[in-house]
Amino acid sequence: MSNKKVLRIGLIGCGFMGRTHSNGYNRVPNFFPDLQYQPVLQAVCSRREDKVKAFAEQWGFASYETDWRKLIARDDIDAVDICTPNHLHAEIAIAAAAAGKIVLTEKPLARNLEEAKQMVDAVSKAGVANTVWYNYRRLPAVTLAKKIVASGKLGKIFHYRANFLQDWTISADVPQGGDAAWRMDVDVAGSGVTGDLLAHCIDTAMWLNGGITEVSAMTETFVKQRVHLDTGKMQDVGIDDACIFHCRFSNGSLGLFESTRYARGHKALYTFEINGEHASIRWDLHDLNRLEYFDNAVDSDVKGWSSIHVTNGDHPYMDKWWVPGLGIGYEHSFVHQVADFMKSLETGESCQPDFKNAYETQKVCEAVIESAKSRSWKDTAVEID
Ligand code: SOE
Repeated sequence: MSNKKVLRIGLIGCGFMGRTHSNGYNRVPNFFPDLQYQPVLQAVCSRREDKVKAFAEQWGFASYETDWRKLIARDDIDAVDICTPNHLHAEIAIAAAAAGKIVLTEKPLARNLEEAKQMVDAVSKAGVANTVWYNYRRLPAVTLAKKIVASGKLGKIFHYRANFLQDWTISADVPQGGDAAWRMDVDVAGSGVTGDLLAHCIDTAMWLNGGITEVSAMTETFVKQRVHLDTGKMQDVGIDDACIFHCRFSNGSLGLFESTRYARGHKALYTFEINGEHASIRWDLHDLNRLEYFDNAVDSDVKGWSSIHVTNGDHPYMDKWWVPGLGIGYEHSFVHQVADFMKSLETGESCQPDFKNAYETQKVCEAVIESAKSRSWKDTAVEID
């Protein structure tokens, strides 16, 4: 018999993120056998019974609910994991924290800063463990970038540059609203690419390079009206289809960020590059096991960008997987997030980014939207430890 402590998960929402999280919970016991805590898929919740029942069977949940309030009220649930569209994050998280549950939330933390603040207050008042799934931090090459920057090898940092490019909303026939297109509906999503894609870039950037002090942004909504699936009518589009901003970090470096769903040819091109006094690094989600590194101290005849295949046993997380040279994928970032969360319950340390930390990302997102609206610079004064 196992002497593991169990963490009984109640997952709400069974879309794309419901699947990535469920896969993470299922993989962890096999690949992280030393953890004291083991997740147990106790219940999953979604409004449509046929859908949630099939999901529960497919992913191995012991039971299901069709009302999230019922799930939260159950005393056989220790942790509530929120994978719903953004407009429900705050309401569910606040109710879950008040019921004494551990709370995990998909990114972005909330639709806006006001909701995010209420969520931070709720978990802090309840004293419950909490985290936000900014999963890209936990890809081995990105974690290695963090180690390299923290080691000081780059020296003084001058530039941080990031892109997150997609092309799936170019057609004016793409609708807004409903279950299928909630990311296009500002009332549900809160914002467009800023909260959906740039939030990832901002989270990684502040983790790697520290806080952002001021931003200046421009946004565009290329298709002004789309059919709304809830009403069947053409309605104004309130989200930002594209957003470009530049900023200053508290370490004095300059940042440049671009995100769009109108970059024909790009499905999920997330890249970042950091230029320091002694060295630069760059990373590309399309080649996620690789980190490129330029070290100016190398002899000039062999100096150039080197390509680190981040698959060795001494690379972050890689001792848990296969053998050197064999890569892992997108889904593993979620497995790592589950493992790190389980570990945090063991150590009592907060699993970053927790709500408080993700609030800082929300602050930058809000400042970006405000800056674009007012066509002016906005102070963010975000300080990340
Ligand atoms: C949107 O297409 C999306 O799925 C985001 O919602 C995710 O957060 C991002 O990781 C990939 O793109």
